[in-house]
Amino acid sequence: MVPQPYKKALTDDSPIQAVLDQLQAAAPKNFLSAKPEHQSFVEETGVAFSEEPEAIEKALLNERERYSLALHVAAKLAKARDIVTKLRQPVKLSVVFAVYKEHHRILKPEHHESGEDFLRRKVAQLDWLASASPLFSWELVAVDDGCPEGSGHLLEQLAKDEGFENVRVLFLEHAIKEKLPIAGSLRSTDESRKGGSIVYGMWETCQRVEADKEHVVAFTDADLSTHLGQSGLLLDPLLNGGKEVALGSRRETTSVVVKKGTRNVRGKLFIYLWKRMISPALIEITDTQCGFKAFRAETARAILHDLLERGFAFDIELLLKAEQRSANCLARVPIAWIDSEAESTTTALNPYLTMLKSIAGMNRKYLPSNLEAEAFVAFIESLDENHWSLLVENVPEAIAAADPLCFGRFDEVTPDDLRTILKNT
Ligand SMILES: Nc1nc2c(ncn2[C@@H]2O[C@H](COP(=O)(O)OP(=O)(O)O)[C@@H](O)[C@H]2O)c(=O)[nH]1
Ligand SMILES: [Mg+2]
Repeated sequence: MVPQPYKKALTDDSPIQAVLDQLQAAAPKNFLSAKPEHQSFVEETGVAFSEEPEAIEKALLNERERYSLALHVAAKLAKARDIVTKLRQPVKLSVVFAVYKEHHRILKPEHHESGEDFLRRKVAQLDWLASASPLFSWELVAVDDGCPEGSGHLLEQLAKDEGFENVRVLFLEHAIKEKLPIAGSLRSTDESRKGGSIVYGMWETCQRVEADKEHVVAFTDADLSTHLGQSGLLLDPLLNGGKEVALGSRRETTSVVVKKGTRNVRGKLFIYLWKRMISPALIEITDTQCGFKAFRAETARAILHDLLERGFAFDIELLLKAEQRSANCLARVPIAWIDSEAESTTTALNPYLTMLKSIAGMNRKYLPSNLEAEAFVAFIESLDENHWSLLVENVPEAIAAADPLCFGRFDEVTPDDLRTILKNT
């Protein structure tokens, strides 16, 4: 609960910092997305902050360390809410997410140690955002691409039990059986990973566009890493900034991120390498893998065909296609992201080399010939998983110490340097 006096102080003339200090005392100390009482706190504070969201975010970021994570998350929510409050036309947001082995995270925390109760929580998050404007409507679309634990059916049952009318579940198997165009050359759900689910969900959603509304199609992850109230932040550049795709980003100066260090260095190596294969395409983009993006439905419909990728590199293919269709159409949006480490499939699968190999294929399909990029493509194609592990354990200092925001242009580590590391370890 945000105590009343703080709410009132925010609307009085008290200096923002004094109010923030008071709120700091009331904020949860170890903020956890999966705790319902913490979610209530950030949502209520988000409403209180939405009186003057910009000034509050600035005050918080000026002294980042002084304020708890919950207040930083609340500031993002406040900005997002303000955008929805100011909508001038009806907007429908469809949020697609993939469910693969989500049978634990779907449970309540009291029923399983990895439980996040993510479906009820996502519904509550979107309801919270929708309470800001009658012009805003939403739906959640979960996609199961053959989960061996039956995640899709679990979700369907829960949505039914709870009476969630704007939650749908799709099964990729149906798209393959019916030979829907989005299934492309897929013969079985075994050939699909996250991308297969997301692109099917987005495509299916685009078939249902309602003419009297602006329609935006977003995707997120099943877990609670991103509070979906932040969808308002993604809508802003699409509705008010002339952009077509909004990318939640964890690598901007005003992003708020809780992520373990090892994933960070591996992430830097990954970014450095994909950049080398496709630069100058996507030159302004650093965080392609953030599972929180939104597309104008029109744009999504135009690019969701003839796709190469059904794995974890699908974001890059969609962004490449969107950018090739319309230059400068991508907007980076700093968001709050709190990693859900438990049950992470990308940690278990370690799909980074597979993704880099897919991106090598994208270089061939979408980009003009370029010798520097081709040297990296050849290097990536020569690697096996052992090589990749060695590289991850020995990331060159020039990459590990750098800020990936400069990887668009920084290219000092060559394929030969990387080969030398492999030879010497
Ligand atoms: N369809 C499908 N979805 C997957 C697969 N692996 C992960 N996902 C989904 O991708 C999203 C992100 O996965 P997560 O385990 O949170 O990975 P992390 O955030 O990178 O650690 C979640 O919605 C998962 O259900 C897969 O093999 N197939
Ligand atoms: Mg996750």
